[in-house]
Amino acid sequence: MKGSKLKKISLVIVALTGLGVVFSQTKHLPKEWQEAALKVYVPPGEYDEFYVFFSGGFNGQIGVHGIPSGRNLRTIPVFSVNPENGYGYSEETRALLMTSHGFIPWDDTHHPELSQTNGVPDGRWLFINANNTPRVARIDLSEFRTVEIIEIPNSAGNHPSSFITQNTEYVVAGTRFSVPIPQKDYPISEYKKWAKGTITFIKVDNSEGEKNDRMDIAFQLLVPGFDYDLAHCGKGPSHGWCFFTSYNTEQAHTLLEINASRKDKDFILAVNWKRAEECLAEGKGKKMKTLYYHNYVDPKTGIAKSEKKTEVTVLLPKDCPGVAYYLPTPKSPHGVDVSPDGLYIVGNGKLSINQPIHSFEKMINAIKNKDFVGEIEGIPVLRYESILHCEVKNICLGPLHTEFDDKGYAYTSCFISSEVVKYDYKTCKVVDRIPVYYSIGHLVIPGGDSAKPWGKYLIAMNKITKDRYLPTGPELPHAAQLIDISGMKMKMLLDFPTHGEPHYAQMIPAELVTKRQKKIYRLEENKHPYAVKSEAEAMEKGVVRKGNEVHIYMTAIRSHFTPDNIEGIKVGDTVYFHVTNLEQDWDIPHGFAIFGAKTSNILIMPGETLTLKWKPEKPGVYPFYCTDFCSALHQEMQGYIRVSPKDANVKLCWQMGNERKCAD
Ligand code: RUQ
Ligand code: CUA
Repeated sequence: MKGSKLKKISLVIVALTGLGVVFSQTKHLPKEWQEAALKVYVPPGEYDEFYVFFSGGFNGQIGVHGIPSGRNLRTIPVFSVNPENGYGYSEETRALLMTSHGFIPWDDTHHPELSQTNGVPDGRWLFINANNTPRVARIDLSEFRTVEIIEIPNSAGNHPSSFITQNTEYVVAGTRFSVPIPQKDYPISEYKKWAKGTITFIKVDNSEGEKNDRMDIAFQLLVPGFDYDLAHCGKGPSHGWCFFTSYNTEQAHTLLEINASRKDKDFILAVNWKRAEECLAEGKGKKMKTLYYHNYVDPKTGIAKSEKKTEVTVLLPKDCPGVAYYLPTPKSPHGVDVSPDGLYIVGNGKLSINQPIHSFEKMINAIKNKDFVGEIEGIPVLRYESILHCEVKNICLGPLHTEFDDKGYAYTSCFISSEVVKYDYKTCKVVDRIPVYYSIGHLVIPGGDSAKPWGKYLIAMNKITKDRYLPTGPELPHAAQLIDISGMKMKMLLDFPTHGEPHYAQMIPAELVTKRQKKIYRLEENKHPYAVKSEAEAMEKGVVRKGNEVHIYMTAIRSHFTPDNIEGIKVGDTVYFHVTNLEQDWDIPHGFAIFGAKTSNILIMPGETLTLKWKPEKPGVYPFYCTDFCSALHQEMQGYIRVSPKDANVKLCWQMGNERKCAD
């Protein structure tokens, strides 16, 4: 009988029952909440319309949720090790976390940014910054995995990062803290003497095909010793420019809370990267010795490798007139956001109650007319009145960040007054405001920082959730609040908890991501040096001793490992389990864990090879098992490895069922 028809009927029944549940659960609620419930209800078996990628803040990861339901779909480990799947523990992934400071298992992620084509998010990649030990990562959204990480030298507190240009030509990164460049021992009190900042442009290779060494530092612009906070690049008419907020132009080095809030205006730094490219072509850049790591996964073997880089090109503004200008902006601006048409630059002056919107066209005119009020280290300062488009008067308290819809409105988050304010960015007239709970940082609209917003939903990312959820001790989750922005008035729809501290996020129509999904890794394309493509090959290659190193070629398939009995390992050996998952079906991972391992399990996807390193310390018989419930006989998916004393004379042998082999 018509299976698909049956399926459809049952889906409809399921959906109707689901809606019935929503109705019955919500019928005691006011009408507006009943309507909200229906807007976020995604029936079982149905997909969400959008993906949202939340930065994980101090958990160093990315949280992926579906919208409008808010359902948490997965965690992508980026700068932090993740025992759940062995990221950062497996031999294949460790190199991704290498830096010039050694292996680092943690960082603080803030600002994810989707790759774009012509200013429109295209669903290929997601970039994100490491704030603490400056790095930028690239995640391939065909597999939801981190595939490349580049370290940024001459930087500290990589906060204005990672923002991109409209065709993903560059990812930009700026330094929050100014530091000595190169690093050197100075008295802190001599801040003004040693403090320097850098703005880094990372070139991205957008060519087709599978390769993961795509990022390379093109150049660093050396800028005055202020704190640089956030960024966004131009688009359309302003393509070729990137904008960076700066604060602490007072150059304080202690009690910044007071000492860096004295001036009436700080700056947005406007950088003309096309001009920088000209200057570099004329040889105006200087080579500087340094050290940074570039790590990436070889797509053929699935193994990450590290390259050490020892040189970077530095450009001084005074050697390249026209490369940078300061736009005065009140008062310690935090976010800087460019409207979808590329014509307006919103400065979010967090201590100002009037929000300035600069005009890109006026900025260009002021530059032409040399309408300057000063110059700092070769960077002309433009006249505020000449570049200002308008100010949103009395916008709110603590404006931090702005996103845009597709109807000419901007939405600004207000940390202190805990609200989102909607206004027409051409007239600077406020049209609506909505309270949020509580203390919002960033907000996100699908495509809301691109040339093409999908203005249906807005998510507020709130820092404080006390009294919003069931309590979980002193440590509470952060909260996302989903707001309907399809009409003139904003409507609150849903609260859901998030993990770590989501700062910024990116939202995108799901089909732009799902059309590129990988479901398995093809076994025949697996070029891992320790991959085996069949159980016969695993038995054939078996267990190989090289001095104190023992390499085990192993396969996993429902519901056994081959080999599953191993003898001849000795205390003092370092054992490498190279496990290939022979499955070629979507969603059939196998896990591998061994008793006493000091790392984690590895979770191996179909067609993939992963390696767990293990150093047994005491003689005994140690079990290993599959950690992912893969079949009815998952509990049978286990094996033993015998560990003998250092000086024992036990032969190296491996077995599967009736077949036993030994090394000669
Ligand atoms: S920053 S809100 Cu990186 Cu605004 Cu967090
Ligand atoms: Cu394989 Cu459980």
